[in-house]
Amino acid sequence: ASKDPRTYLLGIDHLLTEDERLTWKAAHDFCQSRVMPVIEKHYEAGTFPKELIPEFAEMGFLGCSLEGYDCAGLNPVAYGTIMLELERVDSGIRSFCSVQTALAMYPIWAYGTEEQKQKWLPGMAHGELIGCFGLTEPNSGSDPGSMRTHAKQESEGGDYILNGQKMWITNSPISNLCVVWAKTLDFGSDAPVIRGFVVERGMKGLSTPETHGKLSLRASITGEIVLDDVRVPKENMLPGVRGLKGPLSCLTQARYGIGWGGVGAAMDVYERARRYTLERVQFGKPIAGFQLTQQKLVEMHNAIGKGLLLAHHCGRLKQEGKLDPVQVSFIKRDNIQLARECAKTARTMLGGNGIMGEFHIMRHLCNLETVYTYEGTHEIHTLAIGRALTGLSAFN
Ligand code: TGC
Ligand code: FAD
Repeated sequence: ASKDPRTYLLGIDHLLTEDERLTWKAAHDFCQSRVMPVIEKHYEAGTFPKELIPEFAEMGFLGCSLEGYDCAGLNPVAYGTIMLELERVDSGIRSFCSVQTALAMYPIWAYGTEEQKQKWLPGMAHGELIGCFGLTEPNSGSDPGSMRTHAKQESEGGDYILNGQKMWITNSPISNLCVVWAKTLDFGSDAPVIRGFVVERGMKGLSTPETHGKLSLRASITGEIVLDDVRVPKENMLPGVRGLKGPLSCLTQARYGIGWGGVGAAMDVYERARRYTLERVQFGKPIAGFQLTQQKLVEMHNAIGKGLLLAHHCGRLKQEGKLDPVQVSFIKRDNIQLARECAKTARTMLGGNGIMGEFHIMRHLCNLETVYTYEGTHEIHTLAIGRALTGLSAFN
C-alpha cells in the first residue's frame, strides 16, 4: 500500500486473484479515508466509533467470511486482507469486526438451526444487530473448561435458566445478542456439557456493564455479561455443537483473522518509522542513514515479509479445508509477537515523538498488549504448539 516501491522487497500481490486484490484495495482505501481520520480522537476518549457501523456493513465487512444470509462469502485470503487493513488502523476496530463475524455470527451460522440463522444473521450482516461472545469468566481465562456459568433446563424440552458472570467481553455493552457458553444440565441428566446460547437484550436478569479504565484497546468497548436467573427459551440454544470444541472452533476462526491483523499493525508502525527516520536529521544527516537505524528497519521489514507469507499460506490451506487449529496457533502467536516487537522498535525510532498520540505508534503498542493476551495468550499458543510437537501436554 505504500507509495514508495522501496518500502517492501517482498509482496504477495502476484499470489492473489484479481478479486482478492480489489477487496484488499477497497478495504485499504475505506479504512484510511473513513476510520484513520477519527481513530485518535476515539482512542483518547475511550469510545468506539459507532457511527461507522453502517459503513462497515455497507463495505461487507460484517460476516464477510460466511456464505448466505446477506453475507459477502469471501474466501479466507480476501477476509484476511480486510482484517489486515482494519488493524493497520487500530486493533480495536479489527476486534469489533472480527468479534461480530467470527465469534458472534459464526457460531450461529455453523451450529444454529435454519430458523436461528434466518432470525439473526441478515440483521448482523447489515449492522442492525450487534453480537458478542461470552467465554471468559473472572476465574476462567486461559482454562475455559473450568467455567462456572451454568444453564439448567426446567422441564423436558423446556426453557433454560442461566446464571453466571462473563468478563472482558468485547462489544457486550452495545450488543443486541450475546453468544454465551455455559455448562448445561438438560432435564433428567446429571452430566453437564458446555453449550452455546443466544441471550437477547431485554431478557430479564441480563445486564452488560461496561469495563472502564483500560489503557489498551481504548477504541473498543469491553464489558461483562451478568446472568441472574435469565430464562432463555430452548429455541435460543445452538443445537449443533457440544463441549469445549464449540467455543474453541469459533476462536479458530477469529485467531486466523488476528494473524492477518497483526501484519497490518506491524506495517503501519514500520512505514511510519521509515518515513520519519528518512526525514529526521541529527548529526547532519537523516537518522535512516545510521547503521543502527537501518538494522531496526531491516528487522521490522523482514519480519513483516515472513508474517505476510505465513498469513497467505494459512489462508490457502483454510481455503482447501486443510488448516489445523495448531497452525492457527502458529499464525496468531508469531504474527502478534512480530507486531508487538515492531511497535516497540518503531517507538524508539521516533524518539520523544514516539510516545505522542498524533504519531500513532504508541497506540498500536498499547493495543498489541491486549492482542498478545486475548484469543489465547502467547503462552497458551506456545504450549499448544509444544503439545503438537511432542505429544505431551504442558497445560496442567
Ligand atoms: P482440549 O482437550 O485441547 O480440547 C477440548 C476439545 O476441543 C477441541 N479443540 C478444538 N476444536 C476446534 N478448534 C480448536 N482450536 C480446538 N482446540 C481444541 C478438541 O479436539 C477437543 O474436542 P473433543 O471432541 O475431543 O472433546 O482442551 P484443553 O482443556 O486441553 O484446553 C486447551 C486450551 C488451553 C488450548 C484451550 O482451553 C484454550 O485455547 N484456552 C485459551 C482460551 C481462549 O483463547 N480464550 C479466548 C476467549 S475469547 C477472546 O479472547 C475474544 S477477544 C475478541 C476480540 O478480538 O476482541
Ligand atoms: P490468565 O488465564 O489468568 O493468565 C495469566 C497469565 O498466566 C498469562 O500470561 C497466561 O499465559 C499465563 N498462564 C495461564 N495458564 C498457563 C499455563 N498452563 N502455562 C503457562 N502460563 C499460563 N474473552 C471472551 O470470552 N470474549 C471476548 O470478547 C473477550 N474480549 C477481550 C477483550 C480484551 C480487551 C481483553 C483484555 C480480553 C478479552 N477476553 C475476551 C478475555 C481474554 O481471552 C483473556 O484475557 C485471556 O484468555 C487470558 O485469560 P486471563 O486474562 O484470565 O489470564
